[in-house]
Amino acid sequence: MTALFTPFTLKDVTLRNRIGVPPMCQYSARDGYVTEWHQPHYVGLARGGAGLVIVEATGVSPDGRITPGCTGLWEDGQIEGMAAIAHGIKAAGAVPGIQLGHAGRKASANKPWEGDDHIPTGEPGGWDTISPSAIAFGGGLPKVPREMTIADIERVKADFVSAAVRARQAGFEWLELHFAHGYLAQSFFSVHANQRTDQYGGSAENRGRFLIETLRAVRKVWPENLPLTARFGVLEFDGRDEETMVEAIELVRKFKAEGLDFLNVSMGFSTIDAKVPWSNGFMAPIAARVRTETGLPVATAWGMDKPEHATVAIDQGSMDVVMVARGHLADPHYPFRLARNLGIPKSSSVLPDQYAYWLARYPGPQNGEVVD
Ligand code: 8CM
Repeated sequence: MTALFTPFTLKDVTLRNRIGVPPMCQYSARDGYVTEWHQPHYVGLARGGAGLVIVEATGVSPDGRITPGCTGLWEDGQIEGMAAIAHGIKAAGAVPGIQLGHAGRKASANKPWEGDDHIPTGEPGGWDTISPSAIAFGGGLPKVPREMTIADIERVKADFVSAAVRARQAGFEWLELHFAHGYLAQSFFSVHANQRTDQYGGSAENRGRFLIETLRAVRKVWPENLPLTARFGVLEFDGRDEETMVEAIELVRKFKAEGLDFLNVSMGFSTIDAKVPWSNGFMAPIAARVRTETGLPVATAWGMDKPEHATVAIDQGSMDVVMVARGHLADPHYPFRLARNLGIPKSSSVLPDQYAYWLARYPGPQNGEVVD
């Protein structure tokens, strides 16, 4: 029997199973405030049976949002809407998590379905971006960011701390720092984005300094008994992956020493020329290596929704939690359906009785036929 549907305990938090919903932007906020879209969306996912639901990349400052439609926690007024989400997720039996981030040079973009490209500064939703060095990402994100001063670095770290305090006030129990995907923190670590000559650039130790200092500052305000986690890109698929992974794993060991409890393993997305070998479960061996070499519990996403990937990843000890993103949007009851297909006894226990009763009697579409 697979251990996918067994509980996972980290600090004082227990996930009812090892399936998590990783952060996925909804592009539906107004001025960083959640709208009528968010609470039903996240609570619906939690009702579907996942053990952990992580709310989307939430900006620690207005200029840190990926798009003008992204959520924020830079002011106290934003706490109330987030609290309703955290409360609803928890009431549905999942652990409420949130990702906090600063998008750096990739900020101020249009929604993906409206181009995914930079909005010119001066137009609504367009603002100047910041990054460790004045190097544009390129392609549809051509804005040249302003190189951050030491005062900028101190301000962004303080913004992470304030947002973490607000996340806790809102009731979140699992905090994920966004250190991945070419956003600000990943840009400090990446040689593609960071060409600084001060203590924040150059050696791997220097390129990791912003991430370490941010983590250390947040750890001081995030409760010791609750998981503090990060999503971090440990390679770029840029042809120098072994070198990057050795540096990244060394940095993750330092994260652990600073009090990080768990890593959501991902990739860097720092260069437009990356050759990502997309296929189901392709990040699983990379996550497993990080787990073995650092001793930290890990998860990864990216095509983990196939039963053979999800169960094997847990049962072979590649990872501790499987993150299923798009599979959850396609079917918010993904954990239930998977449990039932795998013949897990009492699989209805991953769903509220109101849904389990009906879904147990519904075979699902057969051979593409729509059942109404
Ligand atoms: C949104 C867009 C693109 C990404 C993202 C998100 C949200 C969370 C995350 O990554 O971790 O790469």
